Amino acid sequence: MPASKRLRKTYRHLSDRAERGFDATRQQVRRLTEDRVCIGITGLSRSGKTTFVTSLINQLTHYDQANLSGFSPALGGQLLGCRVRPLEDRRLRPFPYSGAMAALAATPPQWPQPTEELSGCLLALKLRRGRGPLGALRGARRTLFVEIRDYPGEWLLDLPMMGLDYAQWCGQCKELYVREPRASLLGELGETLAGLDPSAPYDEGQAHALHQRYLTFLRRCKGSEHRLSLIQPGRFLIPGPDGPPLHFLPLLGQELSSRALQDADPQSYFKVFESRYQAYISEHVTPFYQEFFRPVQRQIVLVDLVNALNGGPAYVEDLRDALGRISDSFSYGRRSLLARLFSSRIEKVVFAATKVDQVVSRDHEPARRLLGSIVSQAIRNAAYEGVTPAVEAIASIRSSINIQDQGDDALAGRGPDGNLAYVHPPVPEQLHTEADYGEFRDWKIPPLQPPPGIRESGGPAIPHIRMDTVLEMLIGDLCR
Ligand SMILES: Nc1nc2c(ncn2[C@@H]2O[C@H](COP(=O)(O)OP(=O)(O)O)[C@@H](O)[C@H]2O)c(=O)[nH]1
Ligand SMILES: [Mg+2]
Repeated sequence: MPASKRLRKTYRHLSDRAERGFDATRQQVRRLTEDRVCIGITGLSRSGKTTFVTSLINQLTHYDQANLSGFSPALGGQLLGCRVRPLEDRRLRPFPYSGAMAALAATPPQWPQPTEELSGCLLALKLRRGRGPLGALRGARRTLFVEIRDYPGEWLLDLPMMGLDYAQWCGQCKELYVREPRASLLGELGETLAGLDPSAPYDEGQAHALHQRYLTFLRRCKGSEHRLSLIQPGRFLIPGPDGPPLHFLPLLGQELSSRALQDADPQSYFKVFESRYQAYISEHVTPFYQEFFRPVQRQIVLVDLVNALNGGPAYVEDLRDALGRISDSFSYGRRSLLARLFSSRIEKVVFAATKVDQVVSRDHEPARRLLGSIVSQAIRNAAYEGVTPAVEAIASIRSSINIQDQGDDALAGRGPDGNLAYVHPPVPEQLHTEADYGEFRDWKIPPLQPPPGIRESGGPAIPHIRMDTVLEMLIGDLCR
């Protein structure tokens, strides 16, 4: 490339970066001067994020036809309207609300298409100022802007990599890969990666072939049969806006911190993988943290607990580990106004077990308590830092109804092949031993389809379980 062209490219790159920096600062200033809050919707793939955001928008835009008795602004009459607007941040795709509603309103109703892109929207809530008849008399109104950001939770699992160098990351992988079910899923590839000489000359053909096998391993970990939560590097399976990263692999053999390796040939496996690992952190992980994650002030972490319980102890342990790492990434606690100009911190976090309409209402409270015990360390950390933590069990779209079947609590709904009804084993009360999982572990969860009667536009609002409680936890205080 000629020097002038290269210079122009560098200049464009720098001015893009500067513009992005200004944009971010402008948005931070707006957040502080306006009545505005930024909420991060976090959850691993298939935890129910898209469905949650769709229901949240639907409930708020149809607040007068929704069942929101647990959301004080709706109950007390402060909420006067809600409009959906695009975000000023053009790097975030508009959240595909109308597409999701079209799917839910189709005949037969379908779940919204899975998406794994960064997306967002801005909700403008029109509120009556002040409570009670005095507020009504004064007739004063204000607008609360609620910024919603939806992103793959898997990317948060990469954030701890910012604090590890390549050799340390390999050490972590080694520890993780000796545990089942990963050890079996990795199979022979584990031995190959352990046998690869870190100082041997790098061979692109061999590395490419091994990377393909590594991707297959990661996909199997994440796939419907195994549903493991901790998938790293996250962008190997869910590439970001900058496309897939350059491939690298964990070397699982000898100790990698030796002096000899630090001085190894730049074209050795160790050095090539090390420099790609560093590029992964600086080009993918750090920008995501700075630009997308840091502005978030309140968090909801969605957890598909029913499915994890159904997978058994190894999966619940993996989920616990992943949620621990995700919540380590939140720098909890409030900060001074000035400090918040440059970075904000999480001030509230709600953990929600999703899709609880798959189990009878009697089991919702055990599900909530189990989630509480799985995230207990994160909750203790949050409370210690002055952050308000909360745990709830919800269904963004209630797709079943409670019925009685020969004296047993049962559920009825619609499956892919028509109506279905089922009785299921009880949700475990505790998870101290394998036996605690009981029959719940062997039960096959019937695939519920969304309920009929959802309209693409107009009310009534989507049926749900405790979306109102979650709304109250997330923004209730800001509406008063
Ligand atoms: N029964 C039930 N299933 C749900 C609910 N929310 C999501 N699901 C199921 O979970 C799947 C994944 O949800 P989605 O919102 O796409 O997850 P995302 O990957 O986190 O965005 C959906 O296709 C549904 O099958 C819910 O409230 N109730
Ligand atoms: Mg999604």
